[in-house]
Amino acid sequence: PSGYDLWLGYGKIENVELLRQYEQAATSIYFQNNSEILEAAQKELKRGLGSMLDRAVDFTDSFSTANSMVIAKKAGLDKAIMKSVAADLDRIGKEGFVIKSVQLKDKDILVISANEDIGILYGVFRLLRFMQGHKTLSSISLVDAPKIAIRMLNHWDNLDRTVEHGYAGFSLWNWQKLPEYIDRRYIDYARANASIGINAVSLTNVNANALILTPMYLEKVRALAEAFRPYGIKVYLTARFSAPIEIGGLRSADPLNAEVQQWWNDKAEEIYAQIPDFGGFLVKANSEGQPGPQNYGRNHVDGANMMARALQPFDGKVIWRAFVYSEHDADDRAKQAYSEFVPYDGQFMENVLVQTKNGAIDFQPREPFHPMFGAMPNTPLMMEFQITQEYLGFSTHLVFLPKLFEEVLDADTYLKGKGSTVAKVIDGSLHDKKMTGMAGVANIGTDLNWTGHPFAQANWYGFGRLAWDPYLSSETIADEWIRATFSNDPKFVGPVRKMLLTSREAVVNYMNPLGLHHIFDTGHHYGPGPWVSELSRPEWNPTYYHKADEYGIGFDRTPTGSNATEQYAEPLRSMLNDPKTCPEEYLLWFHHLPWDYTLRNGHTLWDGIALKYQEGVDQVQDMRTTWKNMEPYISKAQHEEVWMLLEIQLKEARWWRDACLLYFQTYSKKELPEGVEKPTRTLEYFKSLKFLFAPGIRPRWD
Ligand code: BDP
Repeated sequence: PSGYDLWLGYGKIENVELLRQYEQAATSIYFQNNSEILEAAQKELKRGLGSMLDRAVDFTDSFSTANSMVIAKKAGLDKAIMKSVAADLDRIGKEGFVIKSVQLKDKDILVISANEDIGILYGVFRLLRFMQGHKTLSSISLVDAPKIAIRMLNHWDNLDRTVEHGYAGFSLWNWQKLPEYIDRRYIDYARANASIGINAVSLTNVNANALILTPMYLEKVRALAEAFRPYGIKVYLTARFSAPIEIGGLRSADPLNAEVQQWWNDKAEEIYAQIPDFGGFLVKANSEGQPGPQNYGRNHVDGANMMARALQPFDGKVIWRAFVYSEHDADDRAKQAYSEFVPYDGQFMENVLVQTKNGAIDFQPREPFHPMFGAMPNTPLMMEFQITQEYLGFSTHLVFLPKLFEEVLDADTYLKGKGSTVAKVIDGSLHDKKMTGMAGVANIGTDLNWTGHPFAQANWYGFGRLAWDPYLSSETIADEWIRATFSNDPKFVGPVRKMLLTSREAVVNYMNPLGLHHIFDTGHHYGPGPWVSELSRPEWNPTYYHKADEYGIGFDRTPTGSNATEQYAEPLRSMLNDPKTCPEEYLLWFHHLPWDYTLRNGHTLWDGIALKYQEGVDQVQDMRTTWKNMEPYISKAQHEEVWMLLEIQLKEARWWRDACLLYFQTYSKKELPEGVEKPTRTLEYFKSLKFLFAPGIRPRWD
């Protein structure tokens, strides 16, 4: 197996009893199929069942009591069946589904029903996954609906097919061959997304190129939209704010200029003529050099609302990113997005969502949740997670991100008292919002296995599951994914699940323990660079974030420092302000503490940091041991592939430990504690490493 099948490999069922049960359910399948979405659902069921049962599966389009399985929308259900599912159908909305074993004339019939076609598609995928988990069908009863409306992948794909921070080959979108040539990958990509409920994709990099909005490209976008439509997926594009100048021949992109407004109105009309269900625009404005309304003395509201007005007649959305920070107000980058956006609460048009990264800095291995979550009750805030591992060892490190996502979603903002979790902000329940969304920056490319690391598929999978239901546990997700992807053997599932669940803490330990952050080498973020201090903008330098000196280490964000903690609600704020109550995993995020500060386990801070780095390396060693023992359960090729990657991960974990400890030691002037391996190279050696061609970013020659 190459990994191309993702979690949709539908392995043959070997267990005789289970096989008999599934066979029974598949003897006569009534499938009401009269749309392209239902067609896709039927094809998937045929494929999935066919492969698991190892025989051709057929359908009937006439209902009879002889049916073993009935798949139909509410409107097409037999009265007797309808009775048993009516109450469920009433509470699952447009996208939900019911899967239920219903007794009819002393016979069990497996029913999949929904209010709309898309619910049937999601239901079919769920049933197949249920079977992939080798679960018993008797008395099955699954009623489920997504808790978030826009469940989206953000591709950072450039038109030349390079992918910003993409570590899995080139962009899937073959612009040269589109619109005529529909690569099989587009369909398999859409299937994978639909199987986990993803219903929106933004095709292009947030560092946008205006050309995507020209007729030549829109025709290609249309072809992709058509390929994705049967899977319930809407296409979005990134809109470069200066597009009216670059491709429209105007002299300005001022959002208050009538000609500029007209240009966007016309552009929207042109797009919708081609793609009637076009999702809308994703916009990065006045951030890291991207143009925006501030170039004209206007603000985010002016910019977002101008585009929102253009899209509104077509029910399109503007997803406006809040990832902003400026060099002119650099006392603490962590505070800037909140300061810039919160005052605009309530001023954005109804079809605008503000997309906010999970943390206030930038996709670090661990960050406290972004204080904007919950702080804009009158604005739909959309979550932005990063699935691609920009700061987590690229796709060579095995890191199970649902653990990170879960930690953020479960975090308590306390904004409406205890239990005001980020998940409740995102799913709209805290402030009664209908328009809700979660985006993940994709880790997908042309690699045979889509994501570079076979285990990085779990991050795509897990993101989708959490966008559907932000209350799912990472443990459940790991379990589902392992069973669907590899094996149901308990001797495999147990240890591998444990390995996944500890992998995230391992990477935090060997890269950024105790709240350290942004100490990565410049630009590409490959490997450690805590010594980097001479970049033109202060807040680009790792030294700005760790602030190591003779006295100690860490960023003081309490009232004696930048006072960023002020952006969090009580009692959280006071808890963070005191190093004694601040969770230790965020200690150096919020505090600058002396090297001999005593940690809760009795170690000094210096020893504690060193031991954490070592623990991270040890955890990777343990992952290798676990994996070694898994050899009997999967193919040799599958085993070998992950084994080689773990070798790289171990080497790089040591690199992180040694480079960071040697560097911080120049300030702490203390010996490494017992139990920490001696570095094998000098600090000078680590500093001399340069990676001009690190993947994911265009080479920098300066
Ligand atoms: C940073 C990346 C940069 C992205 C930016 C963003 O290094 O490539 O363009 O985030 O999210 O993490 O806009």
